[in-house]
Amino acid sequence: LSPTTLRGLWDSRSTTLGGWLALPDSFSAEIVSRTGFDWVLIDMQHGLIGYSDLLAMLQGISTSGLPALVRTQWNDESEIMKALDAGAQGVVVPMVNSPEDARKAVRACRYPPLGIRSWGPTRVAMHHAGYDPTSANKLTVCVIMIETVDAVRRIDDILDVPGIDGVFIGPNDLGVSAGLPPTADPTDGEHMHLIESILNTCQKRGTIAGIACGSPDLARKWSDRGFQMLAAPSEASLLREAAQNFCRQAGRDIHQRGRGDGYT
Ligand code: 3PY
Ligand code: MG
Repeated sequence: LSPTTLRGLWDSRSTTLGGWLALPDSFSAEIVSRTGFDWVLIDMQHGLIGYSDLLAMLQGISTSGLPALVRTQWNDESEIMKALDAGAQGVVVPMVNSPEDARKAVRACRYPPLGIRSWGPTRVAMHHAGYDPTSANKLTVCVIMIETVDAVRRIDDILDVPGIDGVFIGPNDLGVSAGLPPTADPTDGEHMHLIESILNTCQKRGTIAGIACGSPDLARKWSDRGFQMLAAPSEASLLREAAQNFCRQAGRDIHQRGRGDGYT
């Protein structure tokens, strides 16, 4: 089963909605990929996920035909290449703050002459007929995260780097870097202004813009504003919310143990 391509989705739809995976389990990955999402992201940065979990999760997602993205732990070439070899169609690279950072991420995603990716598509080649360096360079997407005030200041220089397919905003880190509370459901004027300014730059340049959405209302709002890549809260957050709602509706007091409202 060849998965749908992210490029195809972005070309054919005004907006797409993705599921976000933080739990190290192939069955929860399979469940989420069989709901209503257009793509799923496996979060190696803040999810509780290791490489063998990643492989099993990619196999779980493959049963649905949805494209999988991996958020790497950091902007690290070896990690990017291993995620792609295992079957991710693209990566979301956190904390890209300079053109040098962006170049590093892009080059790890592409085979020569466009980059430095090393040949060895162990699992991903099975799922895409005729997978070769040229077709892989076309298929694979490199999404960079803009999530600091510094990155917003340098966004034009960063987006001048060829080969960036999308920009994904991390509203939590963006808030923290501006001295504001971390949230994926921002209301503060300065926080919103930073987000809007990233979106406007992407729209001017025709770059896909994405963002983590803390609520369905916010996902609708950002969709109306033109974000093409919306991410839902993690399955861990959704599970927690569903369990709390059940307890509440069954007449239980919710004893808050820890903050536990997740990072997205
Ligand atoms: C952030 O909000 O900082 C993210 O990285 C998305 O969860
Ligand atoms: Mg972040």
